[in-house]
Amino acid sequence: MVQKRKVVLVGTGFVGMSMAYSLLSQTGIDELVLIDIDHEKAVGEAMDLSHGLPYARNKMRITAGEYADCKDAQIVVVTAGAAQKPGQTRLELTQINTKIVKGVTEQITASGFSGIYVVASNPVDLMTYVVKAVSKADASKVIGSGTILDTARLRYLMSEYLNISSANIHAYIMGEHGDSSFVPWTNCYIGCKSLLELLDERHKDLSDLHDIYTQVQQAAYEIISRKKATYYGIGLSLNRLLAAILHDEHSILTVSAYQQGEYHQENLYIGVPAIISSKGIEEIIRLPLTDVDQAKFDVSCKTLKEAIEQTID
Ligand code: 6V0
Repeated sequence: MVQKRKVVLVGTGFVGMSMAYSLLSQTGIDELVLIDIDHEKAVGEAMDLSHGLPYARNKMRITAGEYADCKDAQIVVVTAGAAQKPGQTRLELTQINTKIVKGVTEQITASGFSGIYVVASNPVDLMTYVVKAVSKADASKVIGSGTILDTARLRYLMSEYLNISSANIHAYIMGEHGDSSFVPWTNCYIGCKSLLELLDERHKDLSDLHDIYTQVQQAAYEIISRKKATYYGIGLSLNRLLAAILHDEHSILTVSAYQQGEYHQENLYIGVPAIISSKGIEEIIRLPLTDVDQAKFDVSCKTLKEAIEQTID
């Protein structure tokens, strides 16, 4: 018998529903269950989304459900929690969202769920750590959205600047999904060509790209100050991550992954490139970081470890 491919979403706010909406054009899902502390909202969202199914590519069943629905799901996506207010950093959400994500994870785990957790609630590296600690699931099965959105923003802006398709831009944002992230520029490739060589040939300067990084780092603040929240970019990023899992793609995406010495750091979740398959995180890709970039990674880890010690452990 063919097993049903079921995804559960916990948190039917802007981020969760942007992902859910984009899943209608994604193949590989038979059933989507929506859970929220505000059950009536989940019911309304399920109704609204289902009404678009006749015109959607994927004919999944969409319902509002309970935590017991997680039992036979392949993936549970956690987007529950408070979002940044204008001017607020992601780290400032730690206390309130730790409480919410702990409670949510306890209920998912109690259902007997044995699939893959995908976490997007902020600060995402810390919330992914909380999900792993509470669920006691294998590190490979707990994935944070990490810097997948930041990397998309970077690739988009580089594509505009270089006038080359973002599909050919192999560049990553690494580190915290937050203010201490960085770009390892020496590891960026345009097609098979080193970015630094390409810039040299075009008589362009790396300092222009530093401005692009600043735009990426400030993107959430810029968007939130204008429209109060960011959700389409992360919705599509989560869709991309789910596709890699559901289709056993073995694609490289920058996710928040548990560190076990790959970049000389341990016992925390942080954004790094990793191979994603139906088993979750298959392998963290080790890039040869320069001393300067390793130092930036270490600073990012220090920021997260301090937050773990102060508010989580
Ligand atoms: P939102 O629109 O306020 O939605 C949050 C949802 O969570 C609401 O529907 C709440 O009812 C629900 N909720 C709250 N507490 C619980 C609970 N205990 N159990 C179940 N559901 C609950 O926020 P939005 O969707 O904009 O953001 C959600 C989270 O995603 C926030 O923490 C954001 O900061 C974070 N983001 C993460 C990004 C990333 O790149 N990882 C990007 C953007 C936002």
